[in-house]
Amino acid sequence: MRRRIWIYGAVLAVLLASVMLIWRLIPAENSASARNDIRYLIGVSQPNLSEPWRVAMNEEIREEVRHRDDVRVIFTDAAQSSEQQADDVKRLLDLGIDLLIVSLDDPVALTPTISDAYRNIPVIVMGRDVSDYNYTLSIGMDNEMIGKKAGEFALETLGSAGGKVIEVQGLEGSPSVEERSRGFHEALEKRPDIQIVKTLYGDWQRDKAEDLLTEWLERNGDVDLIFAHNEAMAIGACRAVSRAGLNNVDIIGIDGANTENGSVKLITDNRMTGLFTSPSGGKEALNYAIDILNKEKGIPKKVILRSQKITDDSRLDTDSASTASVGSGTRKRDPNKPIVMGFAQVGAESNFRLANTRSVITAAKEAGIELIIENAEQSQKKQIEIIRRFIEQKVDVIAFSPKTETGWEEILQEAKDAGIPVILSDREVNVSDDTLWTAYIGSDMVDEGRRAARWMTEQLTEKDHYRIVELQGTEKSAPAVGRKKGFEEIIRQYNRFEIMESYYADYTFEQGKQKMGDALRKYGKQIDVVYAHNDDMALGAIKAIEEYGLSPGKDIIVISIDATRPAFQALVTGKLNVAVECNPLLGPQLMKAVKDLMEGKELPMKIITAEGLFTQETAKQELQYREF
Ligand code: GZL
Repeated sequence: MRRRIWIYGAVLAVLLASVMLIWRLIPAENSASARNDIRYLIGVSQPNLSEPWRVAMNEEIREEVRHRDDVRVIFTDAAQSSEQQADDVKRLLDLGIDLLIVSLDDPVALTPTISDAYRNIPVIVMGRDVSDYNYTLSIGMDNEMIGKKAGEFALETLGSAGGKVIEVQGLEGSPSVEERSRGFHEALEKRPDIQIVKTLYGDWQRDKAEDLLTEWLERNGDVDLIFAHNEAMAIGACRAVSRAGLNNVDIIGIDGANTENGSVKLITDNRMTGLFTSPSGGKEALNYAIDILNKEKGIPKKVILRSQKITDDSRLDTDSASTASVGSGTRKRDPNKPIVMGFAQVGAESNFRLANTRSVITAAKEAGIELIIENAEQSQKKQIEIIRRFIEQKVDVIAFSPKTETGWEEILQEAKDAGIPVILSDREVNVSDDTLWTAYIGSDMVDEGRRAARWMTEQLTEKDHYRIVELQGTEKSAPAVGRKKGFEEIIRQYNRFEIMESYYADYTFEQGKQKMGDALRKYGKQIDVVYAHNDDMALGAIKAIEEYGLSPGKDIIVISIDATRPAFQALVTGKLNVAVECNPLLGPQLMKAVKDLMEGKELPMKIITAEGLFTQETAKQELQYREF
């Protein structure tokens, strides 16, 4: 009997111990009881943790949560299975999370799951966009830009001697690999004397990269430069080059951890030439998540993070003032005084612009920001003079909508030297040093062109040849360049669309009418479609088509971008066929960014607004809600 009691006692003790062990192993963040003492429960779904940047993302999120006692996070890892990740998301929803952060490897497979989640809670998508608009916010990198920067750095490094290059890619077929490689190849195309002699697939792994390179070097002798798509493979390249006894091979990587064994140390030891950071977005994701759950205004649709170049001589810069120009500037300001912002508006050329100006003024007032706004009347010279005046007035921050993409280096350098950060509103610039501006807040113009073209290719299918007249905005302005690029990218996939002629009409009604009149006199009834880069030019074209005796929207299909109220009225009357939205209401996002900046937060490189597409079928219903 005594023996039996002893056995029962032992079994009970073991059972109790295992229950306590399991409870301890389930961190508070996963346990249901966590719900009682926290304000927000956030789920983080990773497709895998085999890629270093995803591990870094989770660590950044944990680090942010450590500073808060009202948030708990539950992490899941799908171990490279899309089915498992879809199941993980459903399980997180069942646990009652308030917001989902989901990092994607296979956007197409996960789109239905994310759309379902988005119907119930806010969703932040990381890395790769889902193939529709059903999410709250997307945070990612511009992988093609990073690849292009690495390519340009490779050209600079090899110099006039040129040379042989090996590219070590990550997982073959992964979207970020294809984008980084596309950018790298685009940069190298300029120099036929620089050849990519071999592409290896290191699957993001250090050892695989080292083994493949060792084998290649043994068989083929030396190479001049190796470009590796992530830090682990760049370290593998350093080890392979060292094993081969080669000491004059340049190695460029992406990612870069400032750790004892990380690539930043290899740069200091002169074993690696340089690297481009690729922030994981974990810190931004958690902070935006809190803003979304707190129902803050000015939440963007998409955020693109900045990649910075680190080389031995610039490494010190990453710790010094030079990155401050990408952050809150180096001028000290009295936090008790209102922020003073100078805004150099490009003009008053269109309904979009008037709405944009109203939005900036209203939002500044609501944010308690002292705004000095001046109109450059579509003159770059005037815009530069206005910005120079802001610098002399020692404002805290400058924002402007650049008339054209180029011609800004000098004035932006003056602002940087004065320690005043510059935010691009609505339009981008094209300058060699992108640390001359802190952030861009506006639309994705290339995507607007794609959406206009996709609508057209889906709707116009009867004929085997459609002739298009294009009305661009201001020559060399970012919207004109982007909308043309995006539109042409789509129509070149079909052989039935032809742009017969493209005119510049400066975004105005008058020039739109005049240029369309020229086109009608030249081509008459040959014209099937007019693609106008904004509503004002489209409305001018409609007037010209009517005066020519044809019916706009029927005889000639009219496509426009902006989607202002006058465009909606033209949709309702059937004279306009489609309007792709370009959101001018940037004021709230601009003021939120400025306040974050003045609090010392680093801003994302690009903050992209949410936008739709409207047709004759949806116009009447939507018109009542239009704010601009
Ligand atoms: C686009 C904006 C363009 C609008 C035009 O973001 O810069 O300029 O499409 C405006 O209406 O004139």
